Amino acid sequence: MPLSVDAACVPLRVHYVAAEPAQLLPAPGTLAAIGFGAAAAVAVADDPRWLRLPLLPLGADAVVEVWQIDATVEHGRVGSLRHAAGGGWLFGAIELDEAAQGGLEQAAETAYRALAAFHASRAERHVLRVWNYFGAINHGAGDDERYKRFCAGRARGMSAGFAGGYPAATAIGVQGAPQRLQIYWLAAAIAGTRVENPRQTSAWRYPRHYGPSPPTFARGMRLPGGAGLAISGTAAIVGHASQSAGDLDAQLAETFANLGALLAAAGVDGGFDACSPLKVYLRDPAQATRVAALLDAHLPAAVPRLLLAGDVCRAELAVEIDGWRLMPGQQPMPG
Ligand code: 3EB
Repeated sequence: MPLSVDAACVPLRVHYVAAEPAQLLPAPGTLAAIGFGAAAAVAVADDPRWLRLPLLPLGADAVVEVWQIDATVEHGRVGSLRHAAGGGWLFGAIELDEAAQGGLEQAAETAYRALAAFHASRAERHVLRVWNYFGAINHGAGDDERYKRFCAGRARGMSAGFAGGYPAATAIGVQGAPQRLQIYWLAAAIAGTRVENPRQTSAWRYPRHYGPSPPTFARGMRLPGGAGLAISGTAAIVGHASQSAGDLDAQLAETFANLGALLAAAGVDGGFDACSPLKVYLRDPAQATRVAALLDAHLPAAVPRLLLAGDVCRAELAVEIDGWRLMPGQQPMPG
């Protein structure tokens, strides 16, 4: 089963493929495989690299996001945390039942404390990029909105271990309201370089209006080893204010303006290409066809994109994009 060979991006490769995890996991250098849609229903016995996310792909049935490196990968578990590492890179994941933790806020604190404690004793101690997924992200009023509770717990959990700065991140609401917090991340033995967006207030400086505990993430992270840029969830926010509520086209245009500014701030030229896999989270799945057409207008055809049903952490925002701008290289994909 050949993986797609459209682009070889080094030294970290990220691809969206329609494949069975049983075929992907044995391939040399597979660091992680993250299943969406029907792929997420596949059970794989005891492999910490296989993560199943209940985010539904729009316009595809089953999709797996595969991370690959040019090194031997070893994996294991520590309590509820699982990890895989090789060549100085590390994939980690924690999944917690909210009720068992006493709620989402406590689950977030527990997860981040575990993450920080784990990395304190690892060579790969630099947490570069984190994804956070949980249900009903906009439920609750005012400071009780679940995203704000999540931010409070995350900030407490991060208080041990992130003195040097925050990782790049995504926080997206899973539709169907699973009572489960899922976090996964990329870490490395060598530090990355944080990038902020000149069009946007740094999230940790958002005013009190957005919650008692500002979001603790960087807008982007330049990866070590010249691997490229990890791009945080990016939406139609300018300064700290949401733009164009109710206008999907305008929100997407603003989001791409933000992405362009982030690439420029990171010193990346050439824009998005075949080594720039992007995930697009869309609140209203009925808009998928429209968004796919808008993406075609905003992006070169070679840019891999995965459209997912997901809720942005601000109720007035319809769409968010995250992803990578990895370095083109010569190595063919292992098949
Ligand atoms: C924003 O810019 C939109 O809480 O980890 C984007 C990326 C957003 C990460 C997070 C939230 C997070 O504020 C939301």
